[in-house]
Amino acid sequence: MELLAIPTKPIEGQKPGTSGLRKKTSVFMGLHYLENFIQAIWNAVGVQGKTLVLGGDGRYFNDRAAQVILRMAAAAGVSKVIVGQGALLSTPAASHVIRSRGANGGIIMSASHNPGGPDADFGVKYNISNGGPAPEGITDAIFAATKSLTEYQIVETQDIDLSVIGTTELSGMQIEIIDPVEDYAALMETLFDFPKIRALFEGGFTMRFDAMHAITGPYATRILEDVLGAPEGTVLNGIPSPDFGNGHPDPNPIWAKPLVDLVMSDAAPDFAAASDGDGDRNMILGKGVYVTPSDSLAVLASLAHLAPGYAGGLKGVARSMPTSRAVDYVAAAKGIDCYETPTGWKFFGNLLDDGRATLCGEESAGTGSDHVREKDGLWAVLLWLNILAETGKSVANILTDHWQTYGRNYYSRHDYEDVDADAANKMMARLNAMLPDLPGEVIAGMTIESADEFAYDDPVDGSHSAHQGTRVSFTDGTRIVFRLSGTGTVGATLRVYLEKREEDPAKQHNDPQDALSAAIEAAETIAKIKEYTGRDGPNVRT
Ligand code: VG1
Ligand code: CO
Repeated sequence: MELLAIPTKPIEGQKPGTSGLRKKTSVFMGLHYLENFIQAIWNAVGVQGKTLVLGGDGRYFNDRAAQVILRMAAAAGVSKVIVGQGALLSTPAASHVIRSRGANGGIIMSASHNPGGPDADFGVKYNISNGGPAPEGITDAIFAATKSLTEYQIVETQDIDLSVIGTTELSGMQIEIIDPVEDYAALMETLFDFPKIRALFEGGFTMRFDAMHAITGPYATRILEDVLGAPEGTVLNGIPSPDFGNGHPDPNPIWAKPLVDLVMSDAAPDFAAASDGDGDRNMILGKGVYVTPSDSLAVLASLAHLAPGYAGGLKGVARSMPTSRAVDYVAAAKGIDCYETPTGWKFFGNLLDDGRATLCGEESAGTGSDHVREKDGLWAVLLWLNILAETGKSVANILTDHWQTYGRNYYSRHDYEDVDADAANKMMARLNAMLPDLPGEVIAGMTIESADEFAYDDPVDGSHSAHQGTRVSFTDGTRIVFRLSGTGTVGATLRVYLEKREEDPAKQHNDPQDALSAAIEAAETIAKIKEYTGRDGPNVRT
């Protein structure tokens, strides 16, 4: 075994985005690329003598990347790496393992909901000792380190066999290979009333969980079918594959359409859910209903106390700025704080650590709590199951009751994917320059109340994050947010977030797009989306 120092040069464009560094797989597989980024992480955070956790969502190149990272960890003097068997760990499970085993940090190999394969996407994310994504101070330091690289260090050796649980060693570094599901499943059992959920299934309650050929397959099969007694076949697409069955592992009505079609059909189960590539997102469905992620967060905030892990109530809640304000009404009714943060789970970490928030959520199908420091797809599904078991109500009834009590926030996100980056930047620049003049203007019959670019001051560490999305609010409670994605790998993705408040439960629209028609028109008038992007409309509406 030999320690090699390979001369290298700084590489441009390795700036971590909303959630780690995401690039085309071919870029990560390119000469020195993965190695450079890993060395930059080591240089920025210092890993000598530390314990790290390593795992990924099983996408193409996951296995090869794990071997490179292990050899580089050994070269950097890491004392121990805890690896999920087969180099697999869902994002929430990795977060839990970092926390429960007192590791100093971890590397998650995933591009989340982005497709996988040689022509698709790969990603690397560094998490810190609280189990959460590195905050901006650290991602900035990693980015700076990519610009001053002169060499990377790696041990030359055979591959480690990661298929067998146990302990091994690499050039003086200890490697512990663990069951990726066990610790996580045990944690879930401490939070939820498993006997009650088991009784629900025994009573004939039906469910489908679509793992979308991604990492939650083994987790869902073990917990739902083996432990909670749901019949075999409850979990669909439960075997992870490197290209996710040639699909997008994104749990929304577009990419998980077969599941949505099922719940809208006569064969609908009582409850259905799906999760994404790395297992941190969730989609919730009932017979004939799709629960928007923003509504799901509000419902969970209102009823979480029905699960044993949250019986003492919530300390506070937090949502990302573009997420609908449905949860704000629950927080106000309960008299707890509600925080508004920029997009990306890294901004929740301090609020959770400081005991200010118990539950957090994003409109992009992410919900989680202080049990880990990542959003957690299966956790959200289990909390819903616990609530359904406790109340005996259907998903549809829970939703209508919620709207009766708190009013309803119609919500939709329109995505314009892979648009020309230059055009998207110009569109945003024009919009942002106009903001001071917008208040008072009447557009699509609505009066603009305020317009600004969102900036966030972290109440715990005082850090400031600017340019976190442009928001335009109207006097009738309508709100439009414009934002460019930080997770795409080609061109730019424009996200337009649309929200309309309806207090009157009698005024219900079946299609949220109808309820939002004035907001949709106003978004176009204000931002000239068609003119800049050359698109007639969004290619994804969630
Ligand atoms: C998107 C979502 C954001 C989420 C991020 C990572 O970011 O909008 O809410 O935190 O993906 O999700 P962006 O910058 O493309 O809008 V994922 O499931 O890493 O797990
Ligand atoms: Co994800």
